[in-house]
Amino acid sequence: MKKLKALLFDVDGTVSDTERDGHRVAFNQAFSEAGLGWHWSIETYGRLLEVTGGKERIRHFIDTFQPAFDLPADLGGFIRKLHQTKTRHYLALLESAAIPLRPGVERLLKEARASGLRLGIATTTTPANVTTLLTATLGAESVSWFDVIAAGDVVANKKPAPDIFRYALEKMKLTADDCLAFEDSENGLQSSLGAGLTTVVTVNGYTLGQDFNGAVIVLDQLGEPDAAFTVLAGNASDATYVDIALIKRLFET
Ligand code: XBP
Ligand code: MG
Repeated sequence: MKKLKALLFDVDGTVSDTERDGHRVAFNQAFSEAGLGWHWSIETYGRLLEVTGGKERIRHFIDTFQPAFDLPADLGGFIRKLHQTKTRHYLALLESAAIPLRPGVERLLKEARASGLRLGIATTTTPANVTTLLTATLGAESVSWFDVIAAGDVVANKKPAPDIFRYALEKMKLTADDCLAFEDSENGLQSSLGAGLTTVVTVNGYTLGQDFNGAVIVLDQLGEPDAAFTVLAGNASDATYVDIALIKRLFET
């Protein structure tokens, strides 16, 4: 029998709107520092998001958008180094507190803890990006709120593969019947559904319009008591923001 014990959160696009004004900016700073003359516009980046993982995204960009690029002998090493530079710039952006949490996230994390639900993270991004985002927005102590921060290269296959959610469940010694996931993208939803998880989707500018078939509900945001969400698919009955009562109701349907 299903009993809710934990909430699993994606990070990029779900906990915080990090892609357009965070990751994208940091990639461009790294390209510029390496003297590459590449620039990912807001629109181009939207297309590149089809591929999850920063290193994988750079490789995909070279393959599809840079046919004339003189490939270095050690392409993997070149990408890893470029990505390390990107991570350095991204962490600096986070440390300058430039990227806030999305509406309702802080409130919901606190309500979940107060009601005895465990918390976990399942993300494609680099582990330091997660701990630095949490520290910059919620304080250093918030890192310990999460029983597992499953991130980046700990699994062989990134989202849309289910590996990272399965990894998080395994580390928490829980099954999909114990947890509810939060995602923002089609790739992320495929990953959580592949792991068998009931999933709430909160869309953002890049993911609005993607296919969220299979999500238990699709919202524009988690909402706050004084700032209602908009329901894009599914049924929130009379709720106007996501709280533990709504989560439990959705989980049990
Ligand atoms: C997030 C990503 C990540 C970030 C960049 O996907 O795709 O690649 O854009 O992070 P999701 P890194 O939200 O589905 O987990 O550069 O550290 O890989
Ligand atoms: Mg995401």
